[in-house]
Amino acid sequence: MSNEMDQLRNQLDEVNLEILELINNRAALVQQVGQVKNKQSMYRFDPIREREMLNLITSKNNGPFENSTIEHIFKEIFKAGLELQEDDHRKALLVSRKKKAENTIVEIKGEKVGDGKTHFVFGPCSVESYEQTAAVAKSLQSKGLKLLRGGAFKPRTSPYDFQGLGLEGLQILRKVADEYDLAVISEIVNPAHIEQAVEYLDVIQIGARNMQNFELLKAAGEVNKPVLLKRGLSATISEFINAAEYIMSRGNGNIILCERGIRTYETATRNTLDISAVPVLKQETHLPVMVDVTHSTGRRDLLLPTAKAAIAVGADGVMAEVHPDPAVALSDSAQQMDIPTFDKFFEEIIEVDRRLKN
Ligand SMILES: [Mn+2]
Repeated sequence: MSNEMDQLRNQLDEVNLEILELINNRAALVQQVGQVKNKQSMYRFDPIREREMLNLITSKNNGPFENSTIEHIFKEIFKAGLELQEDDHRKALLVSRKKKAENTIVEIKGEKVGDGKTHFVFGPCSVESYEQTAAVAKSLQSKGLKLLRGGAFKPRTSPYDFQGLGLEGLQILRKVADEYDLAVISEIVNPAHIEQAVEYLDVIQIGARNMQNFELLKAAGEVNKPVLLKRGLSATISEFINAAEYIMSRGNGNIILCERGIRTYETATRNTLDISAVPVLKQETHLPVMVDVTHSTGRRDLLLPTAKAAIAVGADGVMAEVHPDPAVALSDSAQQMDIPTFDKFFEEIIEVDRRLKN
């Protein structure tokens, strides 16, 4: 009895190995078909051909498997073959670690974002006037900081909210940045504005609400200017990475990713800071990753703890909003830091940074 069982099992093993060999023979043929299709730029998946193959197979099926079972098994084999034909497109995005193992370093006015040190971006939510922007710039300069942010085009939730100074805002930013030896980061919302904006900006920001504005992403990919791409309000990490791919696929690989919180059911904070997105993005891509603590929390009292978390988790930079008089700010007045708060925040965060990165 046990001898009979052994024999049957041996036969099964042999059949398994035969099936294995046949499946791999089939895969090799499928790869050849894929190459021919590539040359003729044909679509890889041909449903009519697949149906013909299934019909032929089931017409010769003598059981004991039902036709539906046979179809199911063969469809899985077909699917695996089709995946073999895909030339690793999804698996090796230009922004992926698989494509490039070493970190991308985005250089902005001597700041090498992605070099392993922590870089800081501060500035008002919106540029409101020369004086307001200059007051923040002066504070940055006194701290030896180089990266000034400020919104000129503000895509606001309500069309009746302050929409920004537009071109005039960019001009103020450029003037202030030159006077205080800073680099300027500002959001552009319209693909048609990109060309003009590069005259004023050192970094083009693509905001959360525009993360999947594909025409804007493509336009930003066609200029020779670093891009700071924020994660969309409800974007998955995969969608975020693909948005960056839109930029890089057009030739511009100088991209900084910025986690700025996502929408969840939680209401204690303005958004939910997805802190684990930082190491995920660092693993999946070679791009530097920043954390915007202002928009993710919407709370001044959480800026410091979340900035600490960002550094601890491996972020390349921290972004926060600073306004000389937040109470009268035209946007985000609840969470911008005034200058004395900023002084204290910065003092503490560089101390934490020193401890963590020593
Ligand atoms: Mn803001």
